[in-house]
This record gives sequence, C-alpha cells and structure tokens, in this order.
Amino acid sequence: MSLKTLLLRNLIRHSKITSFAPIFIQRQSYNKNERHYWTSSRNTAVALLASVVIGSAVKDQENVNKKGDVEAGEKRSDLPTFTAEEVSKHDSKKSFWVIYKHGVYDVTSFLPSHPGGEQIFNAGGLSIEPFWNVYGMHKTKEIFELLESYRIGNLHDDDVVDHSDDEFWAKEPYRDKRLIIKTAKPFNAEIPPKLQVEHFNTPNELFYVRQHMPVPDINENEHKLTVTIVGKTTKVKEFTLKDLRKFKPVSVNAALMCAGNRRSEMNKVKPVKGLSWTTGAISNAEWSGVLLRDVLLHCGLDTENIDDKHVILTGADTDATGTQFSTSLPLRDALDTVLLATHMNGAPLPPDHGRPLRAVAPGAPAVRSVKWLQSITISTEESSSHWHQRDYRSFNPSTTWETADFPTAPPVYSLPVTSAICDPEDGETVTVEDGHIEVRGYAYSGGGARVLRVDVSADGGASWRAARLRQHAAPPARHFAWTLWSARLPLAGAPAQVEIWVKATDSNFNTQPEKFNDIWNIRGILSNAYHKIKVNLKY
Ligand SMILES: Nc1nc2c(c(=O)[nH]1)N[C@H]1C(S)=C(S)[C@@H](COP(=O)(O)O)O[C@H]1N2
Ligand SMILES: [Mo]
Repeated sequence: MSLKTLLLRNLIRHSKITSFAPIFIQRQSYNKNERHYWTSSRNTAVALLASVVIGSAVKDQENVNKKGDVEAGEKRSDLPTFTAEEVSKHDSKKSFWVIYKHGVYDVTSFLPSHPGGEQIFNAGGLSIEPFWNVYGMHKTKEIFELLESYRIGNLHDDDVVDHSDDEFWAKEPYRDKRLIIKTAKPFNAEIPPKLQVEHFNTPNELFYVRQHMPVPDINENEHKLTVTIVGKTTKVKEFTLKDLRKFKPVSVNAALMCAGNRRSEMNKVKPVKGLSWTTGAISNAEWSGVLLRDVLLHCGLDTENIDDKHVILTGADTDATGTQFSTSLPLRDALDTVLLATHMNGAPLPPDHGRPLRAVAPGAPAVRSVKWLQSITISTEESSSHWHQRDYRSFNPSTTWETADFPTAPPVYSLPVTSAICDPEDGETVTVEDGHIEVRGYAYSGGGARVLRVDVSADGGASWRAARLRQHAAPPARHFAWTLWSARLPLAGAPAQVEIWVKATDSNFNTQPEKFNDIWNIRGILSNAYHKIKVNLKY
C-alpha cells in the first residue's frame, strides 16, 4: 500500500476531520511539480470526485444504486498487474490513473467531462473507493460500465485495501418503507405519487428526502447556531435552541421542491446528469420556528443596506474532507420569507429533515432550505461552496458540460410553475365509471405565486377541463404551499389507451411549456413541461 493510499484512507475513515492540512501536506510532498493543481482554492481543492451527482439519470429505479450485472473492479486475468506505487505516479493531467478495488484505470481522457470538474484530481493515482463510499450515487450500472471501459490492469494483491466505510453511515435514521429509494447512501427517496395527494400536509415520515452526505449526529442540547454579520466591524453571536425560543414563534405552510424534481422526464429528451427523480421530489408541511429576520435584527443587522448582500447558510453535514454543506440566497428575499424551523407539522424535525434546526426558504428551490443549520453569515459574497458555485444554476439547452460557465450562470433562487398527475400513475389500468375517470395531482409555483388554474386534457390538448383546486389560504404573493387538484374527465368513446396531460397557470399568468426540448439543461433542473401519462381504460 502506498503512503498516499494509507493517508487518504485514514483521512476518509476519520469522518470528523475538519482540516484541509493533511491533504495539502501530503500532496505537496508528492507533487512538487504539479502543485498548481492543489493550491488553487480551499473549496475546490479537496472534496469528492463530485458532490454533484454524477452519472446520467437512469430510466428506471431498479438500475439505481444496484450493481446489476456489471461489477467494477474485479480481477481480470487478461490484464497486467501494477503496484500502488506505480499507479500513484499517474496523477497529472497528462496521465491520470485511478484504482477501484482490484482494477486500475487510465481515465486521462475522461477528465474534461467529469461533472465535478477539477475535483477529480484529488483521486489521482489513488483509490476512488473512499470517495465513492461517501458519494454513493456513483455506484450505478452506468458508471461501473463507464469505469470499466477505461480499465488497463489489476492492482497488485498486496496493495488491495478494504475500503468499506460503513461507519460513515452507521448513524442513518430509520426510514419509512413506503418511500421510493433512489440512492441509499446518501439517502435520497421520493414519496409515492398516490400518497402525495392523500394528505395536504405530507406526514413527516413520507416527506421526500434529499441528502448529499450522511445525516449528522447532533446533540440538541449542545447545538449552537452562529450568526455572523460581516462588515466594517464584524458581529458574531451564538444561539442555543433555548435562546432561539425567545423569539416570536411563527409558522408557515410551505412545499419544498427539489430543483431536480421531474428530472427523469427531461432525461428522455437527452440524457442529463443527476438523481432520476420522477414526480416525487416535492412534499408540503407546516413549518414552525422563528423568523430569520427577527434573529438578524437582534444581531444588529443594518436593514438600510441589504440589496448587495447574501445569507450564507451552512449545515452540520460534512463531506469526506470535512467541508460542510452550504449555499446562500439574496438577503432581501430571505428577510421576507426565511424561517429557522425546529418543527414540522407540529412535531420536532425528524433527523432526515434537519433535526434540530433547519432553514426553510419558502418559494425557493429546496436546496436553499439548509438542514442541520449551524451557521448563518451575512456577506456581500455568495456561498463559495461547491454546492452553490457548481450546481443549481441555469443554462440554456445548447450549453454543454464543456462550455458551462458556472460562475456567471444565474443561481436558481425561485421555481417555475409545475404540476403532475399522481393518481392514476403512468401505465395504470383505470375503470371508467359513468363515462368518467377521476384524476388527481399537485401543482406548485415558486416565489409565493399562487396556482390559479390547473387544466387537464385527455385528447392531446384538443380540449381542456379546469380541475378543482385545494389550497392553503394565504395573502397574495405568499402562496408557498402546494395546490392539490382533482378532475373528473369524460371519456365516453375514448380509445382503450388514452394520454392524460396536465398544465398549471400561476398568478403571474405563467403557464408550463408543453415540451422539455426548449428548457433542457445539462443538470436536468427546472423540468416543468406538461406532465403526460398513458392509462389503459377498462369499462
Ligand atoms: N445541510 C443540508 N441541507 C440540505 C441538503 C443537504 O444535503 N444538506 N439538501 C438540500 C436539497 S438539494 C433539498 S432538495 C432539500 C431536501 O429537503 P428534505 O430532505 O427535507 O426533503 O434539502 C436541502 N438542504
Ligand atoms: Mo434538491
């Protein structure tokens, strides 16, 4: 085992590491000629092969996170053997090798198309397994296949290391068996469509879950929130949960929707990279806590000068290098809306949803609702984190991973109007009663826009029927909850199979686009074209 492998392995094993130093020292001693890679920036220097989800969204759930027929890293008798020492020399852009179990791979030609960009360089000449253990979304059939296509040899038996890092995931909470798992580690799961429309406020145990990393283990009694207001004289204040309870209690009814909800439909137009969410990455709840505004005013925020500022929200969950999850949103938006929530539907937040404290940013993509909230920083800078800088940004359909300029692309702070049919589901057989079928679903729009109308068609858009809407009462422009809808569609004389379409219109009179083609983007976010399903009719 090379020293590098040993060091990295130990580093990854001790998941609580919060310093970058070991990697830098280690890198510098091994890469005297290549130091420019490693000294670039603290934020991009370390982490993960990609904290963004790598790999194409896959068509069906069975493919996800299961190895299928393809096993990467098995010994192959037709290939030469390399020692870890030899492999470790190939860690530059000119020649870049990695190890996975018994396999040695020359991925030099893959480097430019790695969605995580330069971050892949942290694995140069090393085993990628420790990274993949943390970013379990790599473990798909597609990615194993891709990896094996770069196979050049076997690692010497003496150098093969057991990288199973189960302790990372040892503290994962119990999850409801009805959730539809997309990836197990990190845990990402949808709520089944029929259960979505069963309750206006999604029961906590059925609320969709989206994690980038393991769930952190937090002692509520010791948990502290640090608020920093950067300025001429920077102000810092710490709050325990007890301190926070002194502020006025508030509640807001709000849906959280992942910006990648319905990505799998966009993926059918042309493959995109990300978790293959269907329609289940949205749920709705009554959130209770205190207003970010009240806490910031208490900390001495100057409300006169807020337009050039951002609220950086940081969670307690960390990646393999100790970097904490973080993102930001414009201060003006946040002051109007953001809640520091301790409760969800009247109960303490479950661990999966941020216990003991999370930000809830109503009307914004759910990524801004940072869980396990540990610090808030008011700054003229946006969050410098990978998750903020390299993800959740808007691109046109012609932008590729090679041409995407993340720093200048607009961060997604709101969401477009969307809707989905939840019952029946695509491909289901439905009994026509009295010449009609009953169809149910949800609709939602970002930024507090109300859903004004939901239109359903059973004849390819030739005719539309307005659905009945179920909504939470809210003042104008503060419709943060979702809308549930139902429609009774006349189907007398329809063919044996019909396509059902739905589209919603919001209070800005924005309507969903019909097709995904013109809104396609590399990350498959904001995937809000008409939802179309096929059902078989039974009389
Ligand atoms: N600390 C932290 N906050 C986070 C995330 C995370 O991985 N870590 N994921 C974000 C994303 S992308 C989404 S969609 C929502 C999901 O919230 P939920 O799991 O409560 O549904 O949490 C957001 N907040
Ligand atoms: Mo998300």
